Amino acid sequence: MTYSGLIQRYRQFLDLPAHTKIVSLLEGNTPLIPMPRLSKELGCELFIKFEGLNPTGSFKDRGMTAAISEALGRGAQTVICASTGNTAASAAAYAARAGLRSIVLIPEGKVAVGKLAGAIAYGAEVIQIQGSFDDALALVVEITQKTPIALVNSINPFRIEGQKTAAFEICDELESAPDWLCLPVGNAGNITAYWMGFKQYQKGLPRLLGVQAAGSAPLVLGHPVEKPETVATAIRIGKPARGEQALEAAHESNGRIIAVSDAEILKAQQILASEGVWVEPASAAGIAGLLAESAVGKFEAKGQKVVAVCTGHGMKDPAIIADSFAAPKSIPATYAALTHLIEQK
Ligand code: AN7
Repeated sequence: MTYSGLIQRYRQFLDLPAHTKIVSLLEGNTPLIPMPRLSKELGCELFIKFEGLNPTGSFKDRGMTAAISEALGRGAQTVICASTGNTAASAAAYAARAGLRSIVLIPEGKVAVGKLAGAIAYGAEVIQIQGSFDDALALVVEITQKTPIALVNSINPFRIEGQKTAAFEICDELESAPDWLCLPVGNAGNITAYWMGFKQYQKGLPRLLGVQAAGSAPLVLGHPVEKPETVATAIRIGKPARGEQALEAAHESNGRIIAVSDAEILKAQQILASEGVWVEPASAAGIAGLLAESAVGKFEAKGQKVVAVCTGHGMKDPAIIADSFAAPKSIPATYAALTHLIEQK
């Protein structure tokens, strides 16, 4: 059967109103990539759910197809979101597809270039806020309470409905839930959606390992972080909207939420790339967490099937790589110069 997007595929499992008018870019249906080398190193059977292969390069497209489809069906004309970047690009693309106006609020100077470029390319009105993501979110909540503009952040329940489908896909592919699911946690919509999805699908429940960046780890510290900082700008969030639900989900699953350093995140990004999967820094947090737990003997790997969700593509944040490496060597366009250089190695 031709794939026609995740709402079509999983409609019976999604709590969407009858007025929903499907707007799809054929999101979802992302690969579950086996990682033989990293599996061996960890001593478990590890797969990457590579969400960077969605239409706009992140998992946000799952929730966005649902939120925009509902908003369009309801007659909304303008949608708005606060974003660390990926939600902005996704909202812009789906709004464009639906013929809606989109406005995105981003924290000034802290959005990776591939995300900002995406939002602009898809035609969003991009507004920088002289503050954090959390400040931007408070503003969009206020404006959507006072005007007919539709909110498409993951506070919107339809976003969560769409995002549940990632859990369904994993269960369909593995024929049951994995033993562990590890993933980054920012505003905490995704971990909430996965847990709802696994519970609903009834093919077993994984233990959840949610991973925050140490400089933006409100759920680990137990209080909001006023000035969150991390190289993983996607999860630079100090006051997660679904924080309580995330903690509950981790607890209920007999899992946990932990924090890892920026250095651990970048190391995990490099390890993944060395096995052919390039993800943006935030997306490497799940693996960074798994490696950290394994290093201190807190992860019993033997016989465990583990899925790490890599939420966004490496191409979203090219500067992270470009800034940390020397420029490629430059040589005259001659065969002699080429062989000379290669033989040096
Ligand atoms: C790559 O785009 O919050 O815990 O505004 O872009 O559901 O927030 C992005 C979050 C993980 C965290 N990985 O997911 C936004 C935004 C990537 C992300 C997360 C985000 P949530």
